[in-house]
Amino acid sequence: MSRTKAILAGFLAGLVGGIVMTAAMLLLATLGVATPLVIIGDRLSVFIPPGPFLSLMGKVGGYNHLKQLGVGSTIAGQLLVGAIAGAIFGLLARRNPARLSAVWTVSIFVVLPIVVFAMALWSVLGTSYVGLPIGVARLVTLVGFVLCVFIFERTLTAGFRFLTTRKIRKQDYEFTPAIGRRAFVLGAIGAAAAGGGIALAQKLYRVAAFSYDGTQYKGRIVEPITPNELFYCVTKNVVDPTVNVELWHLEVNGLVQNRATWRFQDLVGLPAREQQTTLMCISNGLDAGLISNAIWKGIPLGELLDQAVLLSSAARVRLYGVDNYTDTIPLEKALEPTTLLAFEMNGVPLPHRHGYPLRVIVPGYFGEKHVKWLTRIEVTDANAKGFYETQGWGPDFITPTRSRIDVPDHGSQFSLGKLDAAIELKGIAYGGDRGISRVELSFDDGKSWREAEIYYSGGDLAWSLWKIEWMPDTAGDYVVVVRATDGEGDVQEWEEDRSPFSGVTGFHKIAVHVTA
Ligand SMILES: Nc1nc2c(c(=O)[nH]1)N[C@H]1C(S)=C(S)[C@@H](COP(=O)(O)O)O[C@H]1N2
Ligand SMILES: [Mo]
Repeated sequence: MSRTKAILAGFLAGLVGGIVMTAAMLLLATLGVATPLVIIGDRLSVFIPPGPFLSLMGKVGGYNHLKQLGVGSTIAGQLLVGAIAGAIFGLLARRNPARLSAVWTVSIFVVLPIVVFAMALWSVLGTSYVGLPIGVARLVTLVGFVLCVFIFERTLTAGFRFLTTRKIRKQDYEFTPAIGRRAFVLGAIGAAAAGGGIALAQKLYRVAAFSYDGTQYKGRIVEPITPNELFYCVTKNVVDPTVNVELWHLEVNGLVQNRATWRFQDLVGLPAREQQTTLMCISNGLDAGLISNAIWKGIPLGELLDQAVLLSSAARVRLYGVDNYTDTIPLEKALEPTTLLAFEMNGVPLPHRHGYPLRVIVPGYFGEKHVKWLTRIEVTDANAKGFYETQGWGPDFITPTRSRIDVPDHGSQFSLGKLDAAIELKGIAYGGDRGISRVELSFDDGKSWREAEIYYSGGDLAWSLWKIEWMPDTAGDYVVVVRATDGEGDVQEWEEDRSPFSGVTGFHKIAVHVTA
């Protein structure tokens, strides 16, 4: 058989192997097993600093598209690598048919990838979308991967043999002169596997986070307590975990005397507290709605840390979700009685997308720190970092004071002649864990200020809602601005020196057009 034919046969067998392997990964994904399709992206994304990350996100049209691009290019890359590996294999096998022996092919196509995979992705192997503890999840991910590369190896070698030999007689391989018909058969098998893979991908797409990731809560609908279905939502995942609480447990380890493992039913038996706390994402724009308020019920994190007995070198706490998301908080913050392990949100168990069965609530810190689907609490020294911290967000995750005008809309038009009452303006003000003491509005772009009425206060850890009536004297284009003062008396301000990756500061302004 000619060189070209050997390369082509290997290429096709490798491509079909890649397709079958990818379909197997998609099948595993539907069972909640982590596969390279998503964890390669998780592993790589921590190397992208926030600047390029944001500009990349902007270029592809948002986080959802970035995730789709990540999975899509992983699949494409996998198929390409499979096909190229197949072509090289074809070439080598033609020269030396001994290379068709299972010892050789298993070493190259199974053992080698496993070693590389385990080393390169070690830190993200402990991911499970059904909530398996990290150690078990790591094993399951590895076994799943072994299965997938084994399927690749079997398909490649069987496919290549099928294309290139008439009959396997002892050690002597005869290459058929015409492989066209067999190529068609193998191609059909590849197409069938691709069809199955696409069906699985569609199934996953339907349960994926694309439909709700980035949900905002703002405008006329804003109430004191955000209903769970409307609560803003951000996730790094393509498909979020759906934790099976029977499989799940919570580990407490690291710099402690007594490591512990908690079952869910034991946790909820501990003394719990209920508190209203507002969450806001670090990337929430001045006019945006990545902010919401709920009543959380949970156990103070400090309770578990006390039981574990901290070692003197303890300085931070690293929190792990089952999706391998991590973040850290300073130990002092972890020990505050309002830092909670929450299992209820507005009186019902945490919804899956908000972290069922357990999430962390860290009042006054950006949403990033409120780790969802919590499965491990690791007490660390001062140097530990989490997912977005490694990317380069921060260094400060303490929320500055912010406020927003929800009513009327930016660009609204009013006619003085038709106004029979004052215009009502409404909005929110949020002072981290410092509360809100005052809200002011300016109708002349910040030259003068009038005090608004705080008609709802959620306490120190939550937002306040404000309103004010405004009767414009004359027609004109107005720039309306809001500013809040926190419970410590500090007026909201624009911090010029603040890193753009520590969350924006400044004022929400809207334009209002008043005609005669
Ligand atoms: N396990 C896990 N926790 C997570 C995230 C995540 O992707 N995985 N996203 C974080 C981010 S960026 C934010 S802003 C908040 C959002 O919480 P919510 O979706 O319940 O509003 O969760 C944080 N906790
Ligand atoms: Mo976020």
